[in-house]
Amino acid sequence: MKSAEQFDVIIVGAGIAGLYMLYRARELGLLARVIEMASDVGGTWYWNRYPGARCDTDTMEYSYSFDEQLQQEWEWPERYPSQPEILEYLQHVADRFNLRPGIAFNTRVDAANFDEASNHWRLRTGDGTELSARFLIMATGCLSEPNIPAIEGMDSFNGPIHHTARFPHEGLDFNGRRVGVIGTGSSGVQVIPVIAERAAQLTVFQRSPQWTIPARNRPVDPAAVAAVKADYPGFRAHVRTQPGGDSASTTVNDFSAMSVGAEERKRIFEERWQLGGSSFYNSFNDIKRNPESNDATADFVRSKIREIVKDPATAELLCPDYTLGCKRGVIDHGYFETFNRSNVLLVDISAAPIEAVTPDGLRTADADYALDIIVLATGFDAMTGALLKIDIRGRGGQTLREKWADGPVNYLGLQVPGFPNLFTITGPGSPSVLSNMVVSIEQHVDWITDCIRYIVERKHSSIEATEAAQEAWVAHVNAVANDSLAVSCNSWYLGANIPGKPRGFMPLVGFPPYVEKCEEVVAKGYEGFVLT
Ligand code: NA7
Repeated sequence: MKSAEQFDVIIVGAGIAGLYMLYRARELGLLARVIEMASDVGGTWYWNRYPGARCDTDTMEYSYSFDEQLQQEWEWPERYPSQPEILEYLQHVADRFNLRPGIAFNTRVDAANFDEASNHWRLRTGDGTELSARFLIMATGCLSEPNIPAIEGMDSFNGPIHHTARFPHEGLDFNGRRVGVIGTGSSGVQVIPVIAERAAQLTVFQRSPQWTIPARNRPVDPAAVAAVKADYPGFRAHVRTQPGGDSASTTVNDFSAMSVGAEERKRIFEERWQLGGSSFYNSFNDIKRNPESNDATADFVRSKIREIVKDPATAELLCPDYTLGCKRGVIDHGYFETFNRSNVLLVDISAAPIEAVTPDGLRTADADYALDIIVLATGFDAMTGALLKIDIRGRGGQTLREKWADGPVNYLGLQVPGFPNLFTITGPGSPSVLSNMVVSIEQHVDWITDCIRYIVERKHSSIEATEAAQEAWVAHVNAVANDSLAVSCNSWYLGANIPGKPRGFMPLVGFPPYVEKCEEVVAKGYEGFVLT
């Protein structure tokens, strides 16, 4: 057998997490290699190329903080960065820090086995190449494995079918075409208004209506940018103290929606609605905890939908009746207004489900729709999908798939007992998707870097979370989730969007207490881990 190429660290994925991890690993003087399936860097922002793809975190904070010169020099044009801009930024980072030579592109990791004799991970890639490393770091992303629904007849369709996260690089010409979009999550909400402007006819197939708030994108205000740049480290430090690691949570009105009268409540909601963006969810401090406050917020948003959408029947179909904030908060760029266009039709597939894709379009339980293009905005096998796609085997040959058969379990969202020297960046059990992803990624990468430094300096051979620490951590993650309204509907947080996926709330609510816990674990000599 060919001997495996040896590294100190192998990192899977060259998105925001993988790039920064490579940078830090090199700083430690370690031989590191990133394995990336795509032909370039970018992760999420490489793959999600559908028209209208945009981040919903403000630009000044959705960026790396590790290099002062980088953050001073980079100019973002708008309040929310678009997919091409973020991709350009990440390509710039890769070039500026000379990261590309450390990345193997167009390479898929198929298997990773822990060799107990040598305390090394042995990896096999798609072309049969073997690699080995002491540390294996999964930077595979939380929303990277597309959920392609198993609809009968997909192969028979005469036109193109594309998932939003696998859009063709050369784009798709919607002009004069009849387009169907399935799904009204964040991706659907972003792509629908853009397609509507180009297509002859757009049919939106909606299973669940969406709670969404106007984003109110606009060019950045040079004075505000200058103010942030005058003390960027101070700004970063401040957002890290916020529940979501972002400035939207900074603006929380720290009182209950029920503590003010109906008129004042409406005034505050209106003010936030006009301001736009996620800070609407912080109009009051108990929207996501107190059912009464949640109902009042939901009533306000429904009143807005009825105000915007002219056809009353369409407006009613667009009004959600599940808990607001239970699925991931969405912000939009003219979403509800789109349904006033004469070339846009909303189809309720909760009442009459999709039965099949036909050569000429799509058939639901009560009608046929003629289509030239189908766009699947059907989301992801979130948080665990990309990890479980790889055949990961730890101590005693146990597979991660077996270990997580009833749902993901781990310690701090960073390590799984039985899988020594393997780390997950923003894995389940950490704030990840409930926080500003870049902030969470930097925190995880820094923690892992310090941990590896500690191991190397003390000449340990491995680090492994204990079963007891895992049990306590999983109980903690569940207890925190059960204290919010986030568990009261079918969301991808719970794995509910994937048929057969075990149900359980995967991310951890609350960034600052999590960071505190991670630091405490280190201060106590890596409490909950065994170092050999
Ligand atoms: P989401 O938020 O999971 O949305 C997927 C949408 O697709 C949602 O409306 C689903 O309805 C719908 N869906 C999923 N499967 C089907 C099938 N089989 N038939 C019909 N409709 C379906 O994914 P996004 O890509 O929009 O956003 C994911 C995250 O990316 C987002 O939160 C941001 O963090 C960025 P459902 O609601 O399940 O009834």
